[in-house]
Amino acid sequence: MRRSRGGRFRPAALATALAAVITGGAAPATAVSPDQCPPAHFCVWEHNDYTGRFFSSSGSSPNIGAAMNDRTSSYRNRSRWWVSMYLDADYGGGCIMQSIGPGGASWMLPADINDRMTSFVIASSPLC
Ligand SMILES: [Ca+2]
Repeated sequence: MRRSRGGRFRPAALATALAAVITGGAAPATAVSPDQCPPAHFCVWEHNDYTGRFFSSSGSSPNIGAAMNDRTSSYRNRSRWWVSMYLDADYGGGCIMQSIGPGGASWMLPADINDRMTSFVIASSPLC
Protein backbone atom coordinates (compact mmCIF):
# COMPACT_ATOMS: atom_id res chain seq x y z
CA MET A 1 0.00 0.00 0.00
CA ARG A 2 1.33 3.38 -0.91
CA ARG A 3 1.33 5.98 1.78
CA SER A 4 1.39 9.55 0.62
CA ARG A 5 4.20 11.67 1.94
CA GLY A 6 4.24 15.37 2.60
CA GLY A 7 0.51 15.83 2.24
CA ARG A 8 -0.51 19.44 1.92
CA PHE A 9 -3.60 19.32 4.06
CA ARG A 10 -5.37 17.17 6.57
CA PRO A 11 -8.81 15.77 5.75
CA ALA A 12 -10.19 17.38 8.90
CA ALA A 13 -8.89 20.77 7.82
CA LEU A 14 -10.45 20.31 4.41
CA ALA A 15 -13.74 19.33 6.00
CA THR A 16 -13.63 22.47 8.11
CA ALA A 17 -12.93 24.60 5.07
CA LEU A 18 -15.75 22.97 3.12
CA ALA A 19 -18.13 23.41 6.02
CA ALA A 20 -17.30 27.10 6.11
CA VAL A 21 -18.02 27.40 2.41
CA ILE A 22 -21.24 25.42 2.61
CA THR A 23 -22.65 27.33 5.55
CA GLY A 24 -21.72 30.62 3.95
CA GLY A 25 -20.69 32.34 7.15
CA ALA A 26 -19.80 36.00 7.14
CA ALA A 27 -16.09 35.29 7.43
CA PRO A 28 -14.08 33.67 4.66
CA ALA A 29 -12.73 30.19 5.41
CA THR A 30 -9.24 31.56 5.95
CA ALA A 31 -10.29 34.18 8.46
CA VAL A 32 -10.24 32.37 11.76
CA SER A 33 -9.63 33.41 15.32
CA PRO A 34 -8.17 31.96 18.48
CA ASP A 35 -11.70 30.73 19.20
CA GLN A 36 -11.12 28.06 16.55
CA CYS A 37 -9.32 26.30 19.40
CA PRO A 38 -11.72 23.92 21.20
CA PRO A 39 -11.97 24.14 24.99
CA ALA A 40 -9.37 22.05 26.86
CA HIS A 41 -7.13 21.85 23.78
CA PHE A 42 -3.72 23.19 22.86
CA CYS A 43 -3.86 24.66 19.37
CA VAL A 44 -1.30 25.81 16.86
CA TRP A 45 -1.65 27.64 13.54
CA GLU A 46 0.53 27.80 10.50
CA HIS A 47 0.59 31.59 10.29
CA ASN A 48 0.57 34.59 12.58
CA ASP A 49 -2.71 35.80 14.02
CA TYR A 50 -4.21 32.29 14.34
CA THR A 51 -4.55 31.69 10.61
CA GLY A 52 -3.61 29.03 8.08
CA ARG A 53 -3.34 25.34 8.78
CA PHE A 54 -4.48 24.28 12.22
CA PHE A 55 -3.68 21.50 14.65
CA SER A 56 -5.17 20.88 18.07
CA SER A 57 -4.98 18.23 20.74
CA SER A 58 -6.19 17.72 24.29
CA GLY A 59 -3.13 15.60 25.06
CA SER A 60 0.58 15.41 24.31
CA SER A 61 1.54 14.95 20.67
CA PRO A 62 4.84 13.18 19.84
CA ASN A 63 4.55 14.39 16.25
CA ILE A 64 2.12 17.00 15.00
CA GLY A 65 2.28 15.54 11.48
CA ALA A 66 3.66 16.48 8.09
CA ALA A 67 1.04 19.12 7.40
CA MET A 68 2.06 21.23 10.41
CA ASN A 69 5.63 20.12 11.08
CA ASP A 70 7.97 23.13 11.39
CA ARG A 71 5.13 25.53 10.53
CA THR A 72 3.76 26.76 13.86
CA SER A 73 3.62 30.54 14.03
CA SER A 74 0.88 31.15 16.62
CA TYR A 75 -0.66 29.17 19.44
CA ARG A 76 -3.35 29.13 22.11
CA ASN A 77 -3.44 26.97 25.21
CA ARG A 78 -7.07 26.46 26.23
CA SER A 79 -6.14 23.58 28.51
CA ARG A 80 -5.66 23.94 32.26
CA TRP A 81 -2.20 22.38 31.94
CA TRP A 82 1.28 23.48 30.95
CA VAL A 83 2.41 22.97 27.38
CA SER A 84 6.05 22.41 26.45
CA MET A 85 7.04 22.56 22.77
CA TYR A 86 9.97 20.65 21.30
CA LEU A 87 12.11 21.01 18.22
CA ASP A 88 11.97 17.38 17.11
CA ALA A 89 9.58 14.42 17.18
CA ASP A 90 9.10 12.42 20.39
CA TYR A 91 9.92 15.48 22.50
CA GLY A 92 13.50 15.58 21.26
CA GLY A 93 15.83 18.34 20.24
CA GLY A 94 15.16 20.45 23.32
CA CYS A 95 12.50 22.96 24.28
CA ILE A 96 11.97 25.74 21.77
CA MET A 97 10.70 28.14 24.44
CA GLN A 98 9.58 28.28 28.06
CA SER A 99 6.51 26.20 28.85
CA ILE A 100 3.17 27.84 28.13
CA GLY A 101 0.89 28.22 31.12
CA PRO A 102 -2.86 27.61 31.20
CA GLY A 103 -4.61 30.17 29.03
CA GLY A 104 -1.39 31.27 27.33
CA ALA A 105 -1.50 32.45 23.74
CA SER A 106 0.69 34.16 21.20
CA TRP A 107 -0.44 35.55 17.87
CA MET A 108 3.15 35.61 16.59
CA LEU A 109 6.15 33.55 17.65
CA PRO A 110 9.53 35.28 17.76
CA ALA A 111 11.60 34.75 14.59
CA ASP A 112 14.11 32.43 16.25
CA ILE A 113 11.45 29.87 17.18
CA ASN A 114 9.00 30.47 14.34
CA ASP A 115 8.32 27.38 12.17
CA ARG A 116 10.29 25.04 14.42
CA MET A 117 7.93 22.97 16.57
CA THR A 118 7.39 19.25 15.90
CA SER A 119 6.07 17.85 19.20
CA PHE A 120 4.60 19.04 22.46
CA VAL A 121 3.86 17.76 25.94
CA ILE A 122 0.79 18.70 27.95
CA ALA A 123 1.54 18.19 31.64
CA SER A 124 0.57 19.37 35.11
CA SER A 125 3.79 21.34 35.49
CA PRO A 126 6.18 23.27 33.22
CA LEU A 127 8.94 21.09 31.73
CA CYS A 128 10.83 23.85 29.94
CA1 LIG B 1 4.49 29.32 9.97
